[in-house]
Amino acid sequence: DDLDVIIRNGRIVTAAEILPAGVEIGVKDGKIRCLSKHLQAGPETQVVDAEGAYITPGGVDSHVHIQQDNSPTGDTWETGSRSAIAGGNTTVIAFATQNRQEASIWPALHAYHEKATGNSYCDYGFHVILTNPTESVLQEELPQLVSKEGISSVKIYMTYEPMKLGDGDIFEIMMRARSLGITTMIHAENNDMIQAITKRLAKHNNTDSFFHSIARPQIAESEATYRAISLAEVTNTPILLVHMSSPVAVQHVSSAQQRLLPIHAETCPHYLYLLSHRLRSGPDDFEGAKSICAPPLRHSPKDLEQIWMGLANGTFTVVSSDHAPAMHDHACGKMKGMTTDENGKVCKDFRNVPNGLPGMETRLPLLFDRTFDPGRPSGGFEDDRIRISLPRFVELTSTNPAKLYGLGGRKGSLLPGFDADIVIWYPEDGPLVSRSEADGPVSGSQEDAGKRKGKITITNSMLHHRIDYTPFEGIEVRNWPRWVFLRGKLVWDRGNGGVAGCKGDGMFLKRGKSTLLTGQMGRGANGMMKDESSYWN
Ligand code: DUC
Ligand code: ZN
Ligand code: ZN
Repeated sequence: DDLDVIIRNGRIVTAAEILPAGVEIGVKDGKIRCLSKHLQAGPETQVVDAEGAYITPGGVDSHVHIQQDNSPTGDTWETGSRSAIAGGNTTVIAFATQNRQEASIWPALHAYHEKATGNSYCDYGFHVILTNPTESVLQEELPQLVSKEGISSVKIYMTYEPMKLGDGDIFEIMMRARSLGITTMIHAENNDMIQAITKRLAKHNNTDSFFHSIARPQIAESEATYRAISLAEVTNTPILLVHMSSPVAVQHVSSAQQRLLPIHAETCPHYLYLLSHRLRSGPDDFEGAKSICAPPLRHSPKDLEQIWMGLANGTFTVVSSDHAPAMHDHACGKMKGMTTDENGKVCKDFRNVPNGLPGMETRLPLLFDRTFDPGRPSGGFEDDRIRISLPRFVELTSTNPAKLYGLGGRKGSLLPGFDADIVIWYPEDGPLVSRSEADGPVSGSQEDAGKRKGKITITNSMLHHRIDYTPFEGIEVRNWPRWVFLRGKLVWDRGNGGVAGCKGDGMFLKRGKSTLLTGQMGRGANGMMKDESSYWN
């Protein structure tokens, strides 16, 4: 039986190393069959010449918001997952939000399945957002969520009035998560602090877009992060702090990890690239609203560099996009925050702006831009910005999210037996057409190495979501996925028309329990006696 696909002449990057030149990938029946030199092609084998390019496992974007009820002008499953594959992602994990009025999670789960089924270009899973953790949800539904539905993670909010949970509820969820092997994701910001500052800002008429970032200071994230870690420690359960933006909060994570507590952290490209000055609008526009997200963009370049440091030094476990888009120029999108009254007076109010940024398609190229090949001499960079190794890039964007969310045996690695989810980047001197591809996809499949120039400028017109802007407009990146395979099928062919897959190619993934780091909690370092919790466990 011949191989279906052979990929040769590339450099295979895993989370551990870059494999020697000459190692080829053989694909059969949607799986990686073998990694070996000199694989034999049969008459039906599709042979792909990766000509010196890096080859990485398909991206796993483990935090995306697609077609959520609260976001009428965000992406649909079709447009969101299409933009995922165009950016090198073969798996996304999205959210199904429990309605607070419901005493059950099943209605939400059924509704979100219905939206996704048959509409996704990439494989997908769900996290359930718990907003009403009733006794029956905790005792009866969560066990079935894991064992029957293949959903092994929940997200909880410490902020936002309609969703936030108090410490007591969080405590009980964590106790249950521990016994069921569920990964708990936490949005950590101090709600009361934010509410109080917001009220005072409004009193001073400080409601233009920029003040969204003033309303949510780093200390609000820091305090809630420390509180979440404390709750995880006392209940002895692993957690992941989502979308971390504040160096002071990351410091709490790092300290907890030094005590061997299984505290995971996630950050996102916008907290690595963008600063709060973007939140400023002109007198007559509301451009700043395009950058409103929570937690907000921070003020100083030093903040960005410290988040990069957390990637480089191992503090962060994953980088997700937190794709949470809303149209800008739409009355239900970002412009919801800018209105004109009967007298023609313009009123701008960040409180009415949906929070969140689009970013699924740009996540991998933005991260890849700051990588280096540890096998090459380390010089050659024109500045001293922090960079991450290519294996670390793979770990953060694919291998770790797969393991953390129970997909570790199947996704996130280029190993025999794993799904053949494969990204082939351009050779290091880049694609044929280098500048913005506003005029459509790169023309012709006969790319000519001699003409490569090697930089790509991100513009919204080249992206595949249905959002009317990207916050990363104008940023230059070194590279872009050239080919993407989903379970052995070519779904993205940048040099030859772009999207090659179809909606419906993606399937729902039943996930197992996390296989990433479940350390020893407590053990006296927190001032508790060794067996103290046995009285209430
Ligand atoms: N939380 C998210 O997880 N995404 C977008 C905005 C938010 O507050
Ligand atoms: Zn959040
Ligand atoms: Zn989010």
